[in-house]
Amino acid sequence: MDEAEGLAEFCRRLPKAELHAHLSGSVTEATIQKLQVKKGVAPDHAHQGDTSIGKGETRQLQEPFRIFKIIQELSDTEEAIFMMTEDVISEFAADGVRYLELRSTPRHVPHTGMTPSSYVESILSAIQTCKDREDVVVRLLLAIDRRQSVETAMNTVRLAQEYALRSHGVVVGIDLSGNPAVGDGRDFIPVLKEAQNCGLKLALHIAEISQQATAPETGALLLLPPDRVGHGTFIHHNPDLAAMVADKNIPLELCLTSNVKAQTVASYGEHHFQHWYSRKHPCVLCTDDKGVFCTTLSEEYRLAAETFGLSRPDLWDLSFSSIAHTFAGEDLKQQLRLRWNSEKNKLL
Ligand code: 6MZ
Repeated sequence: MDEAEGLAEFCRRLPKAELHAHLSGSVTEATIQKLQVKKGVAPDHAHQGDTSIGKGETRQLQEPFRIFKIIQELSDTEEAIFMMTEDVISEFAADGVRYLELRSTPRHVPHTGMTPSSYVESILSAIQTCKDREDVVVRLLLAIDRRQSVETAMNTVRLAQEYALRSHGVVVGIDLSGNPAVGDGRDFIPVLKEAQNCGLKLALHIAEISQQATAPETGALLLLPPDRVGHGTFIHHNPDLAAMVADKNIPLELCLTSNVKAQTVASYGEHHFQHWYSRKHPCVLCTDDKGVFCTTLSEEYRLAAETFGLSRPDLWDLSFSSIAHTFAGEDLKQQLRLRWNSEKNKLL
């Protein structure tokens, strides 16, 4: 095995925590074909370019949003949601992910009878089914899409509150995501405050595109403050915002391949990981949409090592420190630390 293969193998074997994974964006081509068969659409190998962005390709950020819509249209029943959740969990587990926080936007599809509640229940039952089979602990965040009304967002928070109890803590928080060029994040602040008041954690997409470095919503959302920030790509372009994130020590969920392929970051070497990591700010490597962007979490670790010169102990520390930024309770965090440490001697 040469050095490059050795590093890739190390990254696969490294126990990892994935904290930023959108369910629909995480489905791979194999699952999309199964969804097509279920819907009675002939599997179409030729459409591959339509549902994923391959190696070396980049597209404008609007393109992934077109792809999410295709995947969401293919997954419009409880059965489909269950199946894709099972597949996504198994794939993360096979890649060495030992703690996974999935996030997904509950949907109402009148023509199939799927409701936001049955959507969430389908995901939860797939998580339950995988519990004994797969070597990974899974938690769920319910997502608010920026396109949605404040009323729908409030219903999502109520659903999260209800299912946090009913799932005995599998539902842990709320994500704010969706096309960053759409809407004003400030509209959701009362809803997000309500989520905080009922004990839900907040992981918010903030400053994903350059216009948001100066948009009033960015400072307003940071003031909440969120428990984690998704992407935060342009935060360090604005010293006041960067100071808020640094002073509050808000962990960042960083997705190298996603940002480069969606062209919000020009190249791996220019990724804001470098800015924050070099300042010892809490950073967590994540995939975002592993299916759409054709990546894995071990590939993200490998890329970080290759691009920023991280050693194997650095990668270990990065993965181990991500446990602190999960939305798991203290007992589970402690179990995860033991789990990670049990693998350490074999790896380093
Ligand atoms: C913002 C994103 C995203 O909810 O159907 N989503 N939002 N930025 C991104 N960067 C590329 N990637 C995914 O998964 C798909 C949904 O996740 C959000 C979008 O709202 C998308 O519709 P679910 O499981």
